[in-house]
Amino acid sequence: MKTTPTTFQSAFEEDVYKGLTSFPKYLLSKYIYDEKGDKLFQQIMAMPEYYLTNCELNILDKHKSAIAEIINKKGGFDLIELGAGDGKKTKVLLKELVEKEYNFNYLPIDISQNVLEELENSLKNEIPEVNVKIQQGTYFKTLENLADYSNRRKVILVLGSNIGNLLHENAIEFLRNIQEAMSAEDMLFMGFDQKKDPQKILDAYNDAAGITEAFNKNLLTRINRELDANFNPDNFTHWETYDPESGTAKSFLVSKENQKVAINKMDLEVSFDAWESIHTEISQKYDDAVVEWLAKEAGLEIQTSFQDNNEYYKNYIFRK
Ligand code: AVI
Repeated sequence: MKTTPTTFQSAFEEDVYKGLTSFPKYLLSKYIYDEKGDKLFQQIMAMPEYYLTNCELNILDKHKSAIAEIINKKGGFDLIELGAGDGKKTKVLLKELVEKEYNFNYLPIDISQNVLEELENSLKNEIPEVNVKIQQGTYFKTLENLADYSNRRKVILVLGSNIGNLLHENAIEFLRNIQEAMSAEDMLFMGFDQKKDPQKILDAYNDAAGITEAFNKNLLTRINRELDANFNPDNFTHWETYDPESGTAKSFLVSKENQKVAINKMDLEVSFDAWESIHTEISQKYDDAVVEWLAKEAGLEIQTSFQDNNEYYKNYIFRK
């Protein structure tokens, strides 16, 4: 029998070990996002089934003037975006803020330096009036050190329903970290995908072209590459469920057969029974009651909210 390694070379190694030796098996969705995973996520955001992006664009476009006025009510501010990505949606708001000649700086934060540099360059061409200061880092580190690079009133932006990839207890912790970094005059503007027709949700996470399947299976190819493993992604099926009661969409990779996979870097062999699952991601869907509860648990209050034309998605403004 193999014993648990006492030292792991990286957090990735340790998390993969824990997930694949647990019952039931799981892998953490944050590891989907390597270079290939980032590209696949860009493709997901452009798919017809993935309604979230267009809904949030619709909200920002339709309500940009009202949103800009609310966030500027107390004067100059730093607009701090956690997980800025390509900034496509944020640019709608940035243009409005520039047009209104408001006094603000834009501080996009992302885990990927590459993505940030592309965003900075595109802003130079598209909205040169914006004063941008990019910052590479994780959400957690950034929130801890926020005071180091922003000494003005803060408007914190978290778009894309990224909070939905966290279990409620972790979402509360994330919101509480933000709340602790906020002063009384600061604001949080955050997107939450809403409960809706279950079929619409299932389609968004199980597209006909198989892009979400490739995105999910990127976990296996990443383990193959980085941990010298021999997963055959074709031996797994991408499976999505949605529970309309809890509002939780769950992604799985299901083993199509009895199989053994070697993860050589850890000297680990993982056995799969036929139809055994690996849980890979949750994408939580919300309603007002749940968002209010999360906010209250984190010491935040909802000031107002905006929704898209289809009522699929909402952006909330929170105060402390
Ligand atoms: C980043 N996150 C909010 C996406 C979501 O909707 O849960 C990730 C994703 N997973 C599958 N498709 C998109």
